[in-house]
Amino acid sequence: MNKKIESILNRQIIREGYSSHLYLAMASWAENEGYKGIASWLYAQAEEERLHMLKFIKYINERGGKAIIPEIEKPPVRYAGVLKMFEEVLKHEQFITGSINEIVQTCMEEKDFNTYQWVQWFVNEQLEEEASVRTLLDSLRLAGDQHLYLFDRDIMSMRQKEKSADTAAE
Ligand code: OFO
Repeated sequence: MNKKIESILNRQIIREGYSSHLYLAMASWAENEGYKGIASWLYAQAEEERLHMLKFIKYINERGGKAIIPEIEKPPVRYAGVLKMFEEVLKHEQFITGSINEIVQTCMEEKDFNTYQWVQWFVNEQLEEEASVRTLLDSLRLAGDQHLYLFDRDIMSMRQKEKSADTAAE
């Protein structure tokens, strides 16, 4: 496997691993604050990010490279409220989008068209994730502090609907 590609994909393992840890830390904070719906959305998100990390690990190894399982930085323990926390989620997803775009760029420079094609799944995934966090932020701003419990209830039923759609698709 091309060394530059191997190295940038290994960097992404670290970033997907951190995404998973970050959302776990946020989920745990939200659970302790009594926001069950928000916590369940974040726990599910953390699981998805772990699966993204696994996709990178397996791809590197299958292509003859060596995936490195990294140490993962500790995310913050406390968050300054639900709105601020979701703003952090969006900021983090934008950072990940930039990181995926750098992989695309490296693939083009190194003429690795297989990896270029493989990583398109993440390009689309980032589009969807950013859009769904923006939608959540809009509803949060509409709900305001007094109606956070409604947001918490809605995000819980949103999660359950997604779950039953996934089960129906399996
Ligand atoms: Fe934010 O989803 Fe991973 O890449």
